[in-house]
Amino acid sequence: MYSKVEQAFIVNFYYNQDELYLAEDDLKECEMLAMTAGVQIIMKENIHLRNIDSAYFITRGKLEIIKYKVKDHKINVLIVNKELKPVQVRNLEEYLKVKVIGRTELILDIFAQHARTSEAKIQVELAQLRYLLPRLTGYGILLSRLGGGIGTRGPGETKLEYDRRHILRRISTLQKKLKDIEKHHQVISKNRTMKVVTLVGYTNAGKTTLFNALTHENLKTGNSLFVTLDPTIRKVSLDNEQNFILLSDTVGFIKELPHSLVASFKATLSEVKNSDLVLHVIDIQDRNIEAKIKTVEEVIAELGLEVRHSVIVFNKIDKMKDQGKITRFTNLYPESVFVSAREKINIDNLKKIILIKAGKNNGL
Ligand SMILES: Nc1nc2c(ncn2[C@@H]2O[C@H](COP(=O)(O)OP(=O)(O)OP(=O)(O)O)[C@@H](O)[C@H]2O)c(=O)[nH]1
Ligand SMILES: [Mg+2]
Repeated sequence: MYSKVEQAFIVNFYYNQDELYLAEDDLKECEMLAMTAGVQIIMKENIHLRNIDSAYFITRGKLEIIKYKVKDHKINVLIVNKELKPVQVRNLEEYLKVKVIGRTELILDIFAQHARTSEAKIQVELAQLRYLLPRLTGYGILLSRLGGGIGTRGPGETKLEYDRRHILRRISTLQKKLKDIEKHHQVISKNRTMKVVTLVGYTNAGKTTLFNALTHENLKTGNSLFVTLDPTIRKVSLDNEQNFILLSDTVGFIKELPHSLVASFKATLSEVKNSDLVLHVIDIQDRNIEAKIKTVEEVIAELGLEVRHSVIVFNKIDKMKDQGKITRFTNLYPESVFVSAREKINIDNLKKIILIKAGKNNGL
């Protein structure tokens, strides 16, 4: 029904003129998500909506314009950077005659493509199926979904099943597997005497790069979203003495992280549930840092991670031309540290702060 390469039109919406600059960031983020998912972006647009149409989400006049553009530019997938109701997806697909993908489905698709370990695969498949189940009757151009591409991919090379009974059976099998994994992680964390330091933060903030700088590891990093899915834990000495800590890298967070994913990821994150110190990594170049901090704090709460102590780590200061921003953030967040994980600036100072905040350790 459509060619192999998915040619996408990305749309984001804003409701008030003064929200436009935030909407621009949201559109950029969605573009990054779409690129990570592997589609070809043909067009992107921020559209002003006065109200939301309950049947189509997009109001008639705007929809008409989108329809022309879809036709003119041979678009075969419309990516909507909002959470759509199943009925809205069906109506949009019927009207536009192309596949329509909402933000949640896009994120789930990336997770499905990036899942490598068996644990991650279980978590992601479970999240996808939980998302899919209430929507089974919602899809319009079902045929296009059976054809492949975003919204049909499961972890690995598998394709999502759309049969209700099969899905229910599979969910229960996966839930059981996840319970076992969780138990296993809990046993490990109970028998641990070392302090646990966990890196958290918005996706692409530089957590893994910082993890590598602190541990001399070489974990995969990259300028795309959700490069890391599985938590990695390493024993490291930060002062060249016998004071070992356990440092953990984790999955990145994002605004409106699908709830089904959050629920799934609780299992592997249970190992870092009781961290002695959380390092909240932030890309200092981001325009809307306060909103991102809030997002990360919300996801931490949703995951039930206990935060005993936390330190904000502003990363990528090598890119920072505006010294004023650093001064401003030092005043706003007095307990913060400024580093460049890639250029290894101020890493030794961060190590000292980690040791003080986590509390020096005794034992292995
Ligand atoms: N200029 C600059 N770039 C950096 C720095 N730290 C990380 N980066 C870049 O930022 C991008 C994201 O880095 P990662 O370490 O993969 O980020 P992450 O937070 O682990 O991201 P996810 O695992 O995808 O959530 C990569 O292209 C890094 O090279 C830094 O200090 N300065
Ligand atoms: Mg990472």
